[in-house]
Amino acid sequence: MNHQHIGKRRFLRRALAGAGALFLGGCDRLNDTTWFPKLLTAGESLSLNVHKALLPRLSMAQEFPASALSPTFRSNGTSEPDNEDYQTLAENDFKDWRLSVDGLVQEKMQFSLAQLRSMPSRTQITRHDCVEGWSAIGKWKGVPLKALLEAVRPAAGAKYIVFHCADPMNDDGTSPYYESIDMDDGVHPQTILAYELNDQILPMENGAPLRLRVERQLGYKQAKYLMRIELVDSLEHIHGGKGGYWEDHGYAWYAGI
Ligand SMILES: Nc1nc2c(c(=O)[nH]1)N[C@H]1C(S)=C(S)[C@@H](COP(=O)(O)O)O[C@H]1N2
Ligand SMILES: [Mo]
Repeated sequence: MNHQHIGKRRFLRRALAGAGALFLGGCDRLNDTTWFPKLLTAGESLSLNVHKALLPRLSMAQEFPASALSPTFRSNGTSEPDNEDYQTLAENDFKDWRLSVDGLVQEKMQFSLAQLRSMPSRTQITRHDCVEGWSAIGKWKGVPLKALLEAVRPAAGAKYIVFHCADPMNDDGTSPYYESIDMDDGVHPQTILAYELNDQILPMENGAPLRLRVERQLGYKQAKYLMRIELVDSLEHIHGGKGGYWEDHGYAWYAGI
């Protein structure tokens, strides 16, 4: 048996133990992340379907008290988008920035930052895990994605939510960062579009003016510098076709932790 199989078996055993604890009514075990291998490689992680069967999709990511906040929340990946349009918007405090929500929706909409801030918000203190081997606990405030979905009303056939970002990943200004999640994660209560970090306006280095928080998944799913949200029935025709910038470079699309 190769190493990968051993990893999978151990993972399955632990996941089942966690699910068992849930049935007994105690979430402690599931939320105690020490039992869980922190960074799953693509080979070790189970398929989305197996994960779905084991862990109720409505399970919540662990939330922390304010005393657990990291002293600083570092930046990773892009810290300042190399994009003239974005820089112009930033110079004017994003007053002219609009989030477009389109694709397979019954009503395409655009939201200003002021509009998003006036909607009911959610605040959550969660731990961010980057596959590069660092974690940080931060306090995020934002609008639940579910509220935006209810506003635009997904059309029949909408299966994925794609997040288009302002930052190009190539030196020549092409290949913007992007990410995607499915509808289950889209309506999850902890899936928010955050405009504040640690009670401050979201800093540019952490994704101003708006970034995704999809708390049960790894760091690279947490798309920063959101410009456009697109509902689609397939990820095949978007950029590299794998549902995200890092996914197009070999990372797992389902980055559940
Ligand atoms: N648009 C965009 N989103 C992004 C990235 C990026 O480079 N560009 N990096 C990702 C990765 S790998 C991580 S770990 C987190 C880092 O978020 P932070 O800068 O707030 O720490 O953002 C994710 N979202
Ligand atoms: Mo990351």
